[in-house]
Amino acid sequence: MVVDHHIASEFVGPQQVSAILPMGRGHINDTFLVHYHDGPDRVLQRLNSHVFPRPEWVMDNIVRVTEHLQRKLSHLPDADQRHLRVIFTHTGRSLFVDPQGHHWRMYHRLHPMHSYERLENSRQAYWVGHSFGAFQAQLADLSPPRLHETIADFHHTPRRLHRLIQVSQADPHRRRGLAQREVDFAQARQHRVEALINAHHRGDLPERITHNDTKLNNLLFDSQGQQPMCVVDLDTVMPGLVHYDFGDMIRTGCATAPEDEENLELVDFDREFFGGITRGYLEAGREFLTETEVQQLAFSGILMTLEVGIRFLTDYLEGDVYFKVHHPEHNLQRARSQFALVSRLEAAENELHDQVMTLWQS
Ligand code: GN1
Ligand code: MG
Repeated sequence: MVVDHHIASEFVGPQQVSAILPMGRGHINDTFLVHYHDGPDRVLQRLNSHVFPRPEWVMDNIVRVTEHLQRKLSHLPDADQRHLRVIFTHTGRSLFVDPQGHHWRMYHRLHPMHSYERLENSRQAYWVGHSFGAFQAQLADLSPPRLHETIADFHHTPRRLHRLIQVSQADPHRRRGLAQREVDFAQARQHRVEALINAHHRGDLPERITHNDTKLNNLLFDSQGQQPMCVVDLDTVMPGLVHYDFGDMIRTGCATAPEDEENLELVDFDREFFGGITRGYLEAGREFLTETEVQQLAFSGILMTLEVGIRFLTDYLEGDVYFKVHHPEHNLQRARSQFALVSRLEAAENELHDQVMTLWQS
């Protein structure tokens, strides 16, 4: 996709654009690096308005959250490398809408940093848990009003499953044949998908501000890959349960194979990394977490992996309208890999739960 240089010029700052190049690996938005003749590089993104029907809500949240983080982190060295910084348009807006109706935003570019697709050791795992735990802690005192829900029911797993069943019955692209086994796998877990939502409705699990997309590569480490620096991808920061973040860290931080691994025998999780993430997370969250929340952490790894598998599978059946895919069966392959990981985590559930509780009590 070729981006018109005029779009970058809508934002305050250097105006002599020399090139706009694609960057990033996200499944949702389109990200570009803007080079200027007369200033430092910046990051330009086109929001996916199919995924985010209210882009202005996304940016309202992000502006409030990043300004809050700025206040919280200003005492640290390299403070401006530890949170995203929004650049506004000449008219003072956080979004520019082009004549085609596409929504664009701009960030300062961070120094070169390292992100992992797979962790290498449990020290890194510790920092992943600690960083997303600290992120939740830093946002715990964000002043009202409540953040917008940028995607309704984003982690409402029962509704995600319900939708999968509906789509598989309608089978609009005649793809169910290949996916029946996976649909059955998800449906067989109907009794488990409501656990967290029900506990929340009973008043046992509090609403908090959560990141909601704590994929491993949404945490940037310094250029040597040692020290955690910055949590990115704030589009889904909104009210949620802590489990949404912890569970997705387990899904992506402990996995021994990529999210779309084709060879299911390679799909497993690393127990040491599980321990590292948990230790880091509990350390950062100790002041605000309740025991009832901690009791559900091990389960959340299963639930969030199941949920994203359900989402990939639904998207496969719907004809790949949500996630970017690289080949026609990509979403099915992703769902299979996620469900294989669910099975592995389920088989170890009691052991993982004991590990969490031991770390919590120590
Ligand atoms: C998407 O944008 P990205 O790639 O960080 C998705 C997450 C999924 C993830 C699966 C807004 O995240 O929910 O867990 O893909 N983001 C949205 O890889 O749907
Ligand atoms: Mg994202």
